[in-house]
This record gives sequence, structure tokens and C-alpha cells, in this order.
Amino acid sequence: MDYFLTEEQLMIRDLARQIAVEKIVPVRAELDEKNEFPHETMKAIAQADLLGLFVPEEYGGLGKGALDLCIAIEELSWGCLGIATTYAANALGTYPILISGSDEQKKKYLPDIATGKKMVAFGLTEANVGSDASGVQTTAKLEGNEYVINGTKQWITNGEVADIYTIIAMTDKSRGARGASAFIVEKGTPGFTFGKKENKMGIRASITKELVFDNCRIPKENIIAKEGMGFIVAMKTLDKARVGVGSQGVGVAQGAFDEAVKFARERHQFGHPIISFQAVQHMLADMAIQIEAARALVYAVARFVDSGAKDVSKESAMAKTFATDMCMKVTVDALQVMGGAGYMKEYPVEKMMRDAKILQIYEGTNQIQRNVIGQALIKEAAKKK
Ligand code: COS
Repeated sequence: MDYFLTEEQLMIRDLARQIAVEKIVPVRAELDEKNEFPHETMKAIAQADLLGLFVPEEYGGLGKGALDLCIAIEELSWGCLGIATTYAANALGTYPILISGSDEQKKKYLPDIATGKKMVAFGLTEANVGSDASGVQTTAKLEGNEYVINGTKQWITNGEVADIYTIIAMTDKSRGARGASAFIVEKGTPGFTFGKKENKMGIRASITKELVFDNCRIPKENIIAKEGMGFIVAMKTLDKARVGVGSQGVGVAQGAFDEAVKFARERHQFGHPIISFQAVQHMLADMAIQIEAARALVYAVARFVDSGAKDVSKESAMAKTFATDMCMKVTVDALQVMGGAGYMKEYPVEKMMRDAKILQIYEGTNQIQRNVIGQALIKEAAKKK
């Protein structure tokens, strides 16, 4: 279907697909097996200027919007969600600076992020804080010209790989969500170390680690926005990023679907290719419908984000939920079409199915997304009264 993408968007799509085909598909199984970071692929992505896609031109980026980023993420996810997660988490970590950072912070950090010289990670989650994001236990105490940070962040994508970390810590625990603040912490700061590398079910080409802060002192200028604004910075960051998780779902589902179609044409049973059987055709038809519906929603929401709309929470949550629930179903069904072959590591679909599961969990579980949508519906209904 023609989504009336601009010439530039079509170029981004083709470029990201080319990287997926040439640099991702040949290595994805090995990276998955070895739980290894995609150094070479990330270099290729940086060389293609895709790391600077969403960074404004004045800071050396391409100045593109949410839809452009979704298109790139979708194509990289088609190749490997672990690599696409590494790429998307870089944007997630940069959003707090882009959305609420000072001019000085933007000037200092964005040019290196745009070229890929420096990578970024976002640190909100903790051992006891996932869905309940306002319950952050990591603290930041102002002492003279420095904030002293103590606490541990868990399951952080790009942990240790990244050079710049945007994290949420409590500056006033008594104020709940309003006591949280956002900070920039650079790798190498004394008192900032990393925990173990997580051994995950899927997205194994992405690196997930703990961030450990033990009396880590950072300059007071590293606060993003003001004290007490951290929760809102985190929420706005997630609002902007979640549509991108939707595009990850579309990309992985498309990848699994393409594999299933290819296999169904080649595999013969009862003297015929299995794609000639209606049972298989109906499964493929349902998969195609769901992928296209999710893509249409993701692109529409990304355009809505690009319109500058003030509140995109509900729509972003809808795109994330619909596309990632779809992705889980489509990857399971693609494997089913392939039968025993799909279950084997010789084919990429079992990996895609393992990878897909995280999409219903990270950047807010799909249950939390439904809460966000529910709250928005209540507010809208109250306004109509
Ligand atoms: N944009 C701007 N402000 C927002 C906001 C948003 N999307 N969502 C909430 N806020 C504001 C509220 O308006 C409120 O402000 P006031 O103090 O002025 O009233 C404040 O933030 C607290 O909001 P709320 O009471 O709704 O917070 P809750 O603790 O109930 O949490 C959810 C809301 C569940 C939506 C939030 O905790 C969440 O998104 N959790 C999931 C986090 C997540 O994605 N974790 C995964 C790891 S991060 S990769």
C-alpha cells in the first residue's frame, strides 16, 4: 500500500533495508547465539547518518521527525530486533535532552550523538520500579555545585556500551512523582559502574546491564529541566518513543511474515506447495491484514507526533499496544506455518518469536499502555460533559 511517503522517507526506508539485508541478516544468528553487541553494524548505521536522523540540523543531525525514525526502526527490526533495540534505545536516551535539555546541554551532547561518536542510554527502571515509574529509589542530593547520586538502575539497554546516560533519580522522596529529577551522567564519572550483562530470552544482540551509582558526583548543570520535573520528562520521553516500539513490532512481524511466505512456497506436502492450501493461505491473509493495520496506525500516530500535538500519550500507547500484540501473534503464526522447520535455529523465525515478546513488556507493558489509554478516555469523557 502506498503511504504517500516523501522521496526522502523512501530513501531512508531503502537505506535502512539495505543495511538490514547486507549488514544485519548475515550476522544476526551469530550475535543472538553469542549475546554480542553489533559493533560493525552500528558503525554502518552511523556511517549512513541514521544515528543523527532525529537530531536537529543545527546540532549536526538530519532534523527528521517521528515518522522518519519509525521507518528506519521498522526496516532495522525487519532484520534483527536486537540491533533495532540498540538503535531505538539511543533515541530514547537522547529524547530527555532534546525535549527538555538546556541549550548548553544540547550543544555539548547532540553533535556527538548525531555522528554516532557517542551512544546514549535511558535509565528509569530499577529492581523495584518498572510500571510504577514514580517510585524511583535512586537518589540525587545537591551538595555544593554537585549532585551526589546513589542507587542502581536495572535492565538498561546500551548499558556500558553508551557514553551518555539520561537517568531519573529522586531529589525529594517525600513528593512522589513530583520529587523526581532527570540527569545526564557520563561514562567514566567516578562512582558510576556497571553490573552484570543480562542473559536474555531475545534481543540478544542488544546489551542490557545494571547501572550502579555509588556516591557518584556530577556537576549540578547536568540536571535536565528543573528539580521535580524528572517524572514528566520521563513520561514525555516515553510518549515520543512508544510509537517507535510500534514500528519495531511492524518490522519484526513483516520479517516473520516474509519468511513464512517464502517457506510456504518452497515446502511441498501432499504433492503441492503448502501455500496452495487454504488453511495456510488464511493464516497468511490474517497476518497480512494485521501487519498492514498496525503499520497504518503507527504511521498515522507518527504523523500526529510530527504535527506538534501537545498530548500524544493515548495515541502513542495505542500504536505501541496494537503493533506489538500483533507482532507477538504474527511471529507465533509464522512459526506455525513453517511447522517443525520454524522451530529450528536454521531459520530466523524462532528468534523473531523470542525477540517479539519483549515488545509487549519494555517501554511500559501493554497493560500499562491500556491504563494510559483508559485514563485518557476518562479525561476526554469528563471534558465532553
Ligand atoms: N506527559 C506529561 N505529564 C504527565 C504524563 C505525560 N504523559 N503522564 C503523567 N504526567 C504528570 C501528571 O499530570 C502528574 O502531574 P501533577 O503532579 O502535576 O498532577 C504527574 O505526572 C504524575 O502523574 P500520574 O499521577 O498519572 O502518575 P502515576 O504514578 O499514576 O503513573 C503511569 C502513571 C502508570 C502512566 C506511569 O507510571 C508509566 O508510564 N509507567 C510505565 C513506565 C514505563 O514505561 N516503564 C518501563 C521502563 S522505562 S524504558
